[in-house]
Amino acid sequence: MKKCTIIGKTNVGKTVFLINFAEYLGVKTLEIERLDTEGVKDREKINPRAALSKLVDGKTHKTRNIQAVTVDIPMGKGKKKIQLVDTAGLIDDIHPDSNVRKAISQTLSTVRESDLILHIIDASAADKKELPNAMGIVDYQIAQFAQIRRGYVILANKMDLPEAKNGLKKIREEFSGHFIIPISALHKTGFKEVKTFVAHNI
Ligand SMILES: Nc1nc2c(ncn2[C@@H]2O[C@H](COP(=O)(O)OP(=O)(O)OP(=O)(O)O)[C@@H](O)[C@H]2O)c(=O)[nH]1
Ligand SMILES: [Mg+2]
Repeated sequence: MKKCTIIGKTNVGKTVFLINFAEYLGVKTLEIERLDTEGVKDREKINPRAALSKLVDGKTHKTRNIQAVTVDIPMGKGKKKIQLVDTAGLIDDIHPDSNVRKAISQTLSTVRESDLILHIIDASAADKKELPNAMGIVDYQIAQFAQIRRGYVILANKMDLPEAKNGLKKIREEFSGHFIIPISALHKTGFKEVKTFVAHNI
């Protein structure tokens, strides 16, 4: 099964995107498969609303391991199953907590095994400072590096916030060579374009 991995800085909305995009694709009950940094697997069945309150937080580093959901992507008259993978958020510095460091290293090895990369950037934060500082060095480097691979897209998130409009403009200027889809993971906007991108690249 093809693997579509969601990456980005901590707190940009990766987990909200995982849950709401899976629901948008018709998943009624999420079957979340987790793989912790010690290699231990577990499964949880949960509805999207409960998942949002349990797995999403305004604080950084809420997600500390790989969590994946299998979804159907409509393809012509049929459909194809893919694995949508949520990861621990990246940061620019070396984190003092070794669990966070392990989680970040797990994110990077997952990226290597992925067929598609959805790189989420918080467009509302991009408005606050000059790029690349606003998005972080790590995001900046991923975007530079990813130019050489197929199946990479930037999702400019939090477009429901007023400051995101100017942030999106900055992201577009900085990464003029990339495909960029504005979304609101929270309000499920831009999801049709993301679905089309995924269908074309698997
Ligand atoms: N306004 C707005 N807020 C959002 C959106 N997407 C996510 N958020 C909020 O951003 C915060 C972080 O969301 P998460 O989904 O936990 O972010 P994450 O990238 O998974 O974060 P880590 O797991 O900590 O790396 C939460 O308070 C969400 O409600 C969006 O589209 N619009
Ligand atoms: Mg998360």
